[in-house]
Amino acid sequence: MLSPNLGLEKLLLPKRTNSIKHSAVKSARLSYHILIMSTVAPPSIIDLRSDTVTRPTPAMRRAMAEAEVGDDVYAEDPTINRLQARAAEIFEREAALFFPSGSMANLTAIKTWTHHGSEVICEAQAHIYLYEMASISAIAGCMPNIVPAPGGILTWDLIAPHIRPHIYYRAQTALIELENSHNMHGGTVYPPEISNDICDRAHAAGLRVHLDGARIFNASVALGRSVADLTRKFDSVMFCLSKGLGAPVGSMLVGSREFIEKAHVTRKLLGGGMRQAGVLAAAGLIALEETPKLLHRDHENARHLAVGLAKIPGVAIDPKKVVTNILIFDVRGTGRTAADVVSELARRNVLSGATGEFTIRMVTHFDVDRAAIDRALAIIADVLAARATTRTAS
Ligand code: TLP
Repeated sequence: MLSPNLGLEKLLLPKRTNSIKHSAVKSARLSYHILIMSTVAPPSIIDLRSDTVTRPTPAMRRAMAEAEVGDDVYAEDPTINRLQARAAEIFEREAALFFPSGSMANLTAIKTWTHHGSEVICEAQAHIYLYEMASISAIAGCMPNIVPAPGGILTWDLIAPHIRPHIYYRAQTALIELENSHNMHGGTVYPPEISNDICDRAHAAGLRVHLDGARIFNASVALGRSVADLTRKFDSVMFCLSKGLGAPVGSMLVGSREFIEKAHVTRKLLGGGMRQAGVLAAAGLIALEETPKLLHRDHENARHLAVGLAKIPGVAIDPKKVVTNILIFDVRGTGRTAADVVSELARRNVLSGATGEFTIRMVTHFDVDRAAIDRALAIIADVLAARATTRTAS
């Protein structure tokens, strides 16, 4: 059986095969170089691997070229300072800190709130547990205490039995981590009353709660609530500029001034002190101001894709459960593995990722419009129908 991790490797970097001469896979790799000159993806490729694949918009590129910069280790980069102030304002928090990646920002929060030998409770498919290189243990020195939850949505009743008693010979729970939207559960979102309740009860129990809000703006659009409103009770929040918001690089950590001051030290410890990174923050500022109001289109496209997929024989997905820009569907009923379908789709210029033996993830974003989604659907239907016909005939 394929491990989910193996599947995600394919998602991130489809395997090169000699038989693919001018394949989408090669072009997709090449496009990383092409994008130095071009702001648009080659039109024939529909890249649904992730919302991380977006190219900076012309406005972002202009802002990057013109950014005022300084040495951020001396806190002298005016563009980074502006981005941090704006993020803090939007989240109605005292302070914010710019990071090169979401993984480093999550790790910084975990390391800041915990100490070696403590435990972090998170959902069993959490990004911090599955896709952050075990940094929670390797660097923060913590034990992940994982709790499976339907749709990835933890509740206090699921969490409470995992909190360690205060006994001197037991490792102590230091932190609870939630993910909103939940990536590997297909972009599901936390009902605010559930996440608020977890925060309230965790605080009453003396525990901190960190939010991996890589896609919190997607959750905000899906729920019709501001990001400040959704995240107010968390002790720290990470969100990504480089996912659906479309910036080329960057994530933010927001919280109290005291927490951010500590996180600043931790970021430097992790090698995350940056210099004239205002060129990156400039694109981040545009992403933060301009993209949230466009995310509803990605959600509509994801739902449209899900509705189309649900009509393909052998494909299992409930379109009603697709509320943001991520969808995960099951191809077991087609008699084929996800890896097989993903490779064939790549040969037909539709890029996606296997997340398990029979599950495929697709993510919509601003570089894929409705027409491209319709083209993708026709190709997927064709690929799956072709094989179904072969099976029936043989
Ligand atoms: N997610 C990536 C892959 O790593 C899976 C993707 O393509 O979705 N939290 C969540 C919920 C994420 O989805 C990701 C990236 C991160 C954290 C890490 O962000 P980066 O890639 O900036 O370190």
